[in-house]
Amino acid sequence: MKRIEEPIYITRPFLPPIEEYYEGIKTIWENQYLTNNGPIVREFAERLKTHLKVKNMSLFVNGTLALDCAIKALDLKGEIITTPFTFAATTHCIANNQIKPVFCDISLKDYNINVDSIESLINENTTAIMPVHVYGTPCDVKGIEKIAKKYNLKVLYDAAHAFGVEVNGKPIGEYGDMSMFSLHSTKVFHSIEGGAIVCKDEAYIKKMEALRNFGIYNEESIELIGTNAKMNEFQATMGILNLKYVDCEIEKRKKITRNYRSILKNIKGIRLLDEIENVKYSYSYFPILIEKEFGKSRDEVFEELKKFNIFARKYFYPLCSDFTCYSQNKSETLLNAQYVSENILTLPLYGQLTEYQVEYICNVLKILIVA
Ligand code: T4K
Repeated sequence: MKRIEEPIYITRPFLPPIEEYYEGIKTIWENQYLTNNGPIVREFAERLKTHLKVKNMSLFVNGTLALDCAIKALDLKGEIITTPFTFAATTHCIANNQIKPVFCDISLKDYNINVDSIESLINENTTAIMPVHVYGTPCDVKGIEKIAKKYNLKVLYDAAHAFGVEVNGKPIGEYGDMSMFSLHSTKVFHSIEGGAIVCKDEAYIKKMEALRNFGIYNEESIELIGTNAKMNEFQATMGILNLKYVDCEIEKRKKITRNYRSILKNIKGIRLLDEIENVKYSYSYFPILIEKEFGKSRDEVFEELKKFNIFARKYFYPLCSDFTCYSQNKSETLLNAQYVSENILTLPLYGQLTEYQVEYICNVLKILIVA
């Protein structure tokens, strides 16, 4: 099969017409306000709240610091139950707050934290559950809510992948005490870098806004050990512009996902995640599980794809519980997580990906896996 000339990456950021960005940043020159909760950041927060149908929001320079400040705002301590099948940021935020991450196995039906395995990990030191809506697939939010209520635990969702996702017509950000959406360039919707915290309780927003600005409440009152995690006006300009285009970007990704599904669904050796009814997806990632008993292993396919100029990713391998910096944790009991992490491959998915490129990727996969 002939190799495509242009490399195909896991993603490409959406960029608005450059003239619109020039026009947008003129306001920054006029205002001479570049950062520190400027007028464009405030406008962006208002628009984003409307778009996501949420009441309370605080914007951050990136998702990682947003998550870090959320842990502080919720005053979490001791141990947090979380998933090992996620990006490093989730676990690092816990550990950076001198809290022990306690890894819970995942479910094979959605690759999210397995609700049935949570209770046995709860002890007197547990203060919260921090699940991740991996690839934007919603966790069992009702099941998690039930356990949290029973044991009086906080729930902080890492919703980095779940921008715009809804369950039964309800925005995903309405579940749990707080949720963090990453607005990084590799995401469905971005502000170059960025993070948005949403929460039910308005009181947390005041705390979050102080935490992102060195803990300053006013010029003479510094009540919290905060940091510098403020979004700037250039980021917010990009965010406001991209908001105009995000529905169109999601629609394109939906078509691409359908295309992938219809071509790959009957290939022995490739397992796809079932879509859940009553979920409005935003098509952040397209994971496939490679069942090596039918042919090649995930690692072989991953390497072979590169020869065809296709750069898939092993999101998420290794498991966070296997990172050398968390070597005190053992993954032996995390059987589903281990299996998924060793066999998962995320395929390129972004609005600009053409039908021809999708077919090319699928044809290469067929050759590699069936052959
Ligand atoms: N929680 C979860 C569950 C997360 O997945 C993440 C981040 C976070 C928390 C933390 O949120 P942030 O602090 O990032 O807001 C990427 C992203 O940097 C990271 O945001 C994301 N998750 C993670 C899953 O993926 P890498 O190291 O894989 O990215 P990189 O630089 O290899 O980029 C991937 C490909 O994208 C490149 O091969 C080419 C393309 N690309 C990338 C960028 C940045 C472009 O074409 N243009 C670009 O500007 O981490």
